[in-house]
Amino acid sequence: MGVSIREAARIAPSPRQLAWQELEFYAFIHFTVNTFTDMEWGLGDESPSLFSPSELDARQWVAACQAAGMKGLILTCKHHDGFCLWPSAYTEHSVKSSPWRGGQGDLVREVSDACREAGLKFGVYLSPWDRHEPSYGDSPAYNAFFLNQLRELLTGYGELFCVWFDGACGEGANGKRQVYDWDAYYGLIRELQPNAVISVCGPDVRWCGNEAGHTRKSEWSVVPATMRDNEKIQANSQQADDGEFAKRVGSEDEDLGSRAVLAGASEAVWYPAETNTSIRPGWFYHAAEDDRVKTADELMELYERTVGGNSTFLLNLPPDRRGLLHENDVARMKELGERIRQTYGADLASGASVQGSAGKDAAHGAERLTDGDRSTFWQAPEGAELAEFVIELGSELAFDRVVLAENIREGQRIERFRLEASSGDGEWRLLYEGTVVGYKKICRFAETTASRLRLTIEESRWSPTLTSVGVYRSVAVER
Ligand code: FUL
Repeated sequence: MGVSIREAARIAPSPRQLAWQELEFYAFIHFTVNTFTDMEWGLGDESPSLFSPSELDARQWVAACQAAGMKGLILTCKHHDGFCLWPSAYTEHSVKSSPWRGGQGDLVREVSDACREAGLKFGVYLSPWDRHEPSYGDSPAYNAFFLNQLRELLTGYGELFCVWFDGACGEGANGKRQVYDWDAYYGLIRELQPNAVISVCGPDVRWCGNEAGHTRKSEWSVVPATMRDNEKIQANSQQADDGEFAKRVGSEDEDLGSRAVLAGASEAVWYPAETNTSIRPGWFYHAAEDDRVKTADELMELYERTVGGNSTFLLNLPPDRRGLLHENDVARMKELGERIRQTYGADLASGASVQGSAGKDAAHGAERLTDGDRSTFWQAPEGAELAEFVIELGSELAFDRVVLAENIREGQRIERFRLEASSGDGEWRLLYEGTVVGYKKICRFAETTASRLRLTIEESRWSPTLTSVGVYRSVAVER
């Protein structure tokens, strides 16, 4: 029967999804025995004695994150090799069997404390695939073990903003395939950490579909419900016949939420995108990659396309064998943060007067677009799908970025818009043509000088809303 456009326009994020989206940019930290074996996927038979960072300092990691303007951090508490960065009571394969801090250390504690001290949110990555644990592959026994470990993380380290589940589901050493009990995992998280989003192999946050930082032209947060359910099916059937998964809309498809896709769906859900990639080629530290740290230009490009493309940006930073982020990565994070602040620190349209389409009532007028307050918004009257605004910049200004933000508390509705500029002589010049907006859309174009900006919403699903229109001038990195 299909999902109607009016229905789709009314699907909105949960409070936990909204809080997560507002973080915008946060870190992944991949660190375990792999750091010491130079591997990406450990085999599970690594000796805990390998884990011996000599100068580990979680505050150094957090400081680098803050320098780049990140608002949270997700730590690989256990990767596929099964080594736990906290002293789990359910295995000996952890920091307690390592020489680090004389076997008395708890890295999850150190990192979560450092985050809280600095005002960063903390989240956990816990790999369901465990190449060390002997019960893996004996499904009920391993699920009970996994739930015990999950409970330790959910109860021992304060509030978590995210539990990040990877979909990998390899064969056990015993040759058996593990069937993960996703519903039990999710149930425990909802019970013990109701504000945490469950990401990727989870119902709250969608993997963008690649690990290279590619983004879609039109990133919809409202997608067919089958997409959310697919993630579980894919994880459990990775080594089996994927026939069932292949028939549905997949996380790697280009079009996930157009009218045509929704017309073929029986239910739609709010399932927004997160883009994850690493600052280096690998997820874990390899000395051979010290000169392959992404440049500030590349990172800024990623930031603008992801955060400015209705996605969040999860950037991985791998600590080295000292237990520190390498100097090159730290320097890059600082440069990136400076560049973000220099470009987006001052909104040239702040307080500018706006004429144009009326709001649905006095509280939702167009002047809300430039009042610098994300909690106020313009909203078209019920039934109106188009709108036009002219923003008077007050004088001739040079700019090359316009940032639009929908009030996603009401849903995601804009489908097509255009931006034009004029210097007051009445001639409008086209700057940018776009499709979706969502939480944040950064429109980039060649620098222009103008005194007026015109935004036209040419297509939307229902009564579109916007919280802000900002105007900025980008700053090149100083070398
Ligand atoms: C993947 C894992 O297999 C990688 O090692 C890494 O953790 C990445 C974020 O997810 O699926």
